[in-house]
Amino acid sequence: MTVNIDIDGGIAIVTIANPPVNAINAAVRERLLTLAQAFDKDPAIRAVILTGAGALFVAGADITEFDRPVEPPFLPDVVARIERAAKPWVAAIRGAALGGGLELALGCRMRIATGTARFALPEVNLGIIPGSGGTQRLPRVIGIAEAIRVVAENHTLDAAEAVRLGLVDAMVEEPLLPGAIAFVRVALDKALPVPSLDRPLSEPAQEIWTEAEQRIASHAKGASAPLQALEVLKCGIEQGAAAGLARERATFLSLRGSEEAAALRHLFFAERAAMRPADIRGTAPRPVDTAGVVGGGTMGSGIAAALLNAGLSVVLVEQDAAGASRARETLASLFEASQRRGQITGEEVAERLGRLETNIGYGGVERCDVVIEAVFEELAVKRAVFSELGRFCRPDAILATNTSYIDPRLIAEGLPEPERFLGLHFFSPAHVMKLLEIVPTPETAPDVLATVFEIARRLGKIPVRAGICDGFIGNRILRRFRTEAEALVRDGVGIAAIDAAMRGFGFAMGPFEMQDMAGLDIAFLHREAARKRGEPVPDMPGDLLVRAGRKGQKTGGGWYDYAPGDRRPQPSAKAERILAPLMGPRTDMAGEVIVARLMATMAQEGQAILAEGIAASAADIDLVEVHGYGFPRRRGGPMFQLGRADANRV
Ligand code: 3H9
Repeated sequence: MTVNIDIDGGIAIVTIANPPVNAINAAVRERLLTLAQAFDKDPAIRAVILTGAGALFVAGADITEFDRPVEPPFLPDVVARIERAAKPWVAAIRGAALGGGLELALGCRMRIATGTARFALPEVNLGIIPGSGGTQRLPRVIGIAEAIRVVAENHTLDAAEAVRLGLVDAMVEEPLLPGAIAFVRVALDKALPVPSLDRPLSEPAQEIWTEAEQRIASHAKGASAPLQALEVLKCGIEQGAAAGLARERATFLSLRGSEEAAALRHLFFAERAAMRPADIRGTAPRPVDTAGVVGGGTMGSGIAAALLNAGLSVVLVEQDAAGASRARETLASLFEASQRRGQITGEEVAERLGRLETNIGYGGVERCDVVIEAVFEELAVKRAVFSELGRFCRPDAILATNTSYIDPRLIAEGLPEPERFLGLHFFSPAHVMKLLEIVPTPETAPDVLATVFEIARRLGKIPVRAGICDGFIGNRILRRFRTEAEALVRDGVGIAAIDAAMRGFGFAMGPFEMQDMAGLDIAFLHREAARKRGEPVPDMPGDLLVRAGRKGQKTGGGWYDYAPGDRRPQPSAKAERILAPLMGPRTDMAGEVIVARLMATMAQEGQAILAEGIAASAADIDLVEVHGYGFPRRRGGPMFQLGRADANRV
């Protein structure tokens, strides 16, 4: 049964029990509606308490239903029925009341909560807006300014904030139900609050809308739901609740069927599946308290910051005193920057730095449960590190390389206990970027794998398992993507036109702007090394630029020119002259054709990666692109795009 009922002295207790998160599906809606009707007719029932089983109230509508047509009874009707019930419903909330869960609670006459309660309408994250009256009831309960933050800007209210704003009528201690029953008995002797939808709301100053619109647009990254949520809020204030509800429903239904919402749902489920790969479910991770990081450069410091942020102790190994103090300074300035942004306090900065030990040489690594190597990307250098780690670390310590290209099996050659070794490919800046490619070798033990997935969870990363090949998943697709972008240049398509098309699609930067920012020289050196090994790597446009000294922003020019101190790319006649021998006659290509060609290339490489077993699923490839390479979230990823393109062709 997804909804349970108990009766306590004339009070019905309705518990939504639909594990794991009490999501509202058709069966729950049906049952709630039937119960509201039945209780109204039952003279023995005086009031109803609505609660959720387990640690949370209700996480919202069941998202798995959203790929199918809507099925009655509809949640807005259920909420309205509860709101108009003759017997008052009171929501008793612990933990999360999200989306449709909060909307159900808003339909109740009163809400009581424990200190663990939190309230949000995260629908915009799924490319939709609240669809069961949340846009109309919430502003009438907490006021328009706060409602804008919750409905359109994904702000979560904690229990204290909810009490202050009048969303929660009273706080109760655990155990929740006895407290709720006692509260309801007292409340029934007094006048009940007005239903949420009937509460008066005065029109706010016009600036509130214009300011909110600017704020939301600047954060939306092209997503349409947040601004539409604002429009619906505004409609309900200016034209009244009935018009607002009608507008809300129409907008919800149209967004629910949109490609953007499908893309965001795809990522929602992919992100959750990525945390728990089927083959290591049930394998216990090893305990991890102390982590070692070898190398305190940009990557090593970023990894150390991520570990310290997650509460681990860190031993950072550097070669000399200058390196060690530079690493400590880098970490101190990273944490101080977080403090300036108001994310952590001064005490937290000190506490994090207190968990950091910077050492010259390998002293201290014997205490580490895991050690991550982040030194120069050269096989001999990395092998030397692991030979030292093999000597100094405990035999059960997990050893990981942060290589982006080198075959981890070569790095591990000769390492004692190779089953504790694997690749952990972080992305720069490692304390910010969510992606973590996990690259086991054939020897890696299952509990080692389970442990690094657990570390990823603690670090707030999205872990994606990758097989061994040149560039793993992400850099392999990146190389194909760049090669195809350069092929477009050879076909005579303008550099700026290609970048503009990709920005229009939703990337923060086009491929050439991105290369200029990151520097063209690393990929060039990579190609040169392959040429030296005798591999047939043709001359690329990027090679001509690097040979002419144009390595990107750091040299004042690459694909574009840059004025001193200015990062804005300016079209470069000089670059065009250098590239002329490789460029075809200038041609105009529509933005969508450029995008389609680059998408097809990424997806093609993705399919090869899947066929070779380098990625476990198409969704994993999408996660790599979205969390490591700036692929626009609202587009779902290259494999999602391929699925859509195929579906449209049928
Ligand atoms: C909505 O409400 C629309 C309405 O306005 C209008 C309707 C008309 N549905 O995240 P976890 C699954 S839209 C179905 O790992 P945690 C999830 O896939 C909804 N399934 O746990 C996973 O499955 P599996 C608005 C859901 O403890 C399992 O539950 N609400 C839903 O880290 C555990 O999830 C939201 O957007 C769902 N709504 O975090 C809230 N939610 O085990 C979305 C979760 O097979 N949910 N699952 O991998 C969350 O934010 C988090 O899941 C939550 C728990 C904070 C609740």
